[in-house]
Amino acid sequence: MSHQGRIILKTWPVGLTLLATALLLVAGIACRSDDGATPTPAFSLPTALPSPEAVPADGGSREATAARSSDYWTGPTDWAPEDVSSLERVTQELVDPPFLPEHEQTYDGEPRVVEVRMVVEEKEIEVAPGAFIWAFTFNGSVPGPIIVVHEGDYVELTLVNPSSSQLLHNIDFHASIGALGGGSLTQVGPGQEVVLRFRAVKPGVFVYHCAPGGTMVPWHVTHGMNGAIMVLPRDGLKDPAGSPISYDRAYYVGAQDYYLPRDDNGEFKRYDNPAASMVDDLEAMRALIPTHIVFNGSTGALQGDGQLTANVGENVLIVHTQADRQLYPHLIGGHGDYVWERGNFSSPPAVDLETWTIAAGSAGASIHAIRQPGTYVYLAHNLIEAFVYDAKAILVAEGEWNNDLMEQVKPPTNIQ
Ligand SMILES: [Cu+2]
Repeated sequence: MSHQGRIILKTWPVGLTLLATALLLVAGIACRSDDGATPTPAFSLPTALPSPEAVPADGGSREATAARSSDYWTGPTDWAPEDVSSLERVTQELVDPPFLPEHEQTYDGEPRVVEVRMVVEEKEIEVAPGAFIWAFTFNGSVPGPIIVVHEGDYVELTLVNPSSSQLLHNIDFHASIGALGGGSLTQVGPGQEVVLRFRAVKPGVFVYHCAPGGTMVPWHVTHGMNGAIMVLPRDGLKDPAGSPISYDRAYYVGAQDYYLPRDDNGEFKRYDNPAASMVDDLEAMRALIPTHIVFNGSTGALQGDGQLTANVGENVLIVHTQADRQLYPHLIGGHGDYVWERGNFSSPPAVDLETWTIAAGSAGASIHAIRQPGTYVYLAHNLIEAFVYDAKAILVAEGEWNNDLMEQVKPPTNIQ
């Protein structure tokens, strides 16, 4: 299935201005890739959703979550160091959003060292017709690819900043502990690479993003330099009663806000190279009003050829990230049957939500039981963001219509 907004690759500009170079050095700005392989999610899937009786009446309320969270925490409270040299090493092939790399939903073996490779790519993309930005990307996509591991695994990232880059980049994993999320250990200038290993001790979905320091942090993040990692509990996802939940397919949606400078005529400006827009961008960002809010990099990326698909009877997991501002997802025509609003899998999910929140700088996860065929819209339910800005995705499900759940008893006719 094809997806992703069309991304325009530009060759590296030969003539950098001295001013831009100086700005980069002073600001300590830090961040290519081959467009990804064909992503084919392969899951082995056990059961459907548990019966409604298995869900307590208080569902996933905040109080219930607080009261029961200790019952659901099955992992160790502290992590004994492993002899990393003796652990199995696996290479995870990252794929382009909205897909997830091949993974198991549960894993009961020894911790593994999961090797991933990300190559920075500074590339000009068209975020909406006629609106261009030099995106700063991990592996060429906005958002960056999602990594999937299990609780207790080690993530070993090789971060490559090719010499064709103009800027300094790094990575801050919200899933990690220490050194500014790894940010202070991963600063790589053009032509450098670095290897960082951290242990994924917190189950959940988390954002990662570039964080080169100061105003360069929001500048890089609002140029697309953010992504996600999913740390699955070793025994898989659970409903509020502790029963296993599995998913039949999974998608990864990254909301992105852009702040594009305009010229005197109100037209979006276009720049010659990645650093050239910095001064104008910082001014445009100051008003806190995005010029674009989109899902997966550009308008329409998850619509038309990029739309999400499912079948009636399946459970669809959606991992949703927003690295810079809050957002309120809603599935038109369905519900969040299970929602980890803050992405923390060690807490029971909320159940049967109509709309929920993705906090700024966080990832959330939701499972949707698809019970009717047709078109669903997964959107930001600030409807201005959804329909004026285009912060939305289309999910099309196939299967048999259930008249018991909904039936058009009488089609529109003239009033009798
Ligand atoms: Cu960066």
